[in-house]
Amino acid sequence: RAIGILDSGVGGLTVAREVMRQLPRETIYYVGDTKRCPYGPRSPEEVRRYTLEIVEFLMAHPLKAILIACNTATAAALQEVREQVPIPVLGVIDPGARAAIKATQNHIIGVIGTQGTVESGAYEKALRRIHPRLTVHSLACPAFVPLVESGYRHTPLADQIVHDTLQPLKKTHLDTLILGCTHYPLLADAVKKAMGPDVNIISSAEETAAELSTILQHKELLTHLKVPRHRFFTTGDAAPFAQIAEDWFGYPVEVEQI
Ligand code: DGN
Repeated sequence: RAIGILDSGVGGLTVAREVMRQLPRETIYYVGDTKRCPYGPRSPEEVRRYTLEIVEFLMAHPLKAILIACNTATAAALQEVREQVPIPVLGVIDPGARAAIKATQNHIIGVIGTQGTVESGAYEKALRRIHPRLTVHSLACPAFVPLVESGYRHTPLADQIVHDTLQPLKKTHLDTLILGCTHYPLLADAVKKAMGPDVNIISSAEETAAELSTILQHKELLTHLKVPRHRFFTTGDAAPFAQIAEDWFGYPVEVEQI
């Protein structure tokens, strides 16, 4: 059985790559809802509905766990998805919060994400649940997801937009910045350049894959002796999706349109 991974587009590939690295025998079925991307500016109800639709599509395949590799969808729908499916469901927000708390020294943490994620306050809640006396500065970066989806991430324009957007965070003395959107690791170089070498940049991918690994081991669901055959589905155009996926994974992938 496979691991179902979903996102509004290519962002969740950052989590998929980490799952492949930490759990190389597991098969991944990935859905990117490119046609309805971005989720960031949509209402929580709408994001919840879309997420449940994708989960229904995924559940028609043999799965052993679902990973909501989108912060916006995690904030809006993690609980509902958990109530609806009989297999383990993981989001990316709690793992991201945990990784940031491990990294911070001065307890001033920044969070960047979509409008939906920032307005939900989900990271503040997750961080404060673990550590009550943190200072958290959140910033919505609505330009970033379209930049990644359009394939412009390696351009000087991307560097400029990232640099300008992040300026308000530079005065906050944060020592740790959470990439609270799974698209943002694709812009990590530009973010690092903008924030300077002393800021820890946290992506939830590593910690989420580690949590998935623990759950699979605990439930004795780890796959043995298999060469996985991953499948990638998009609701949008297959070619640009495949292009970004190949660039990120470093090998060709086949993308199916749904
Ligand atoms: N990748 C999604 C996230 O982590 O929030 C968001 C993408 C979007 O649709 N704006």
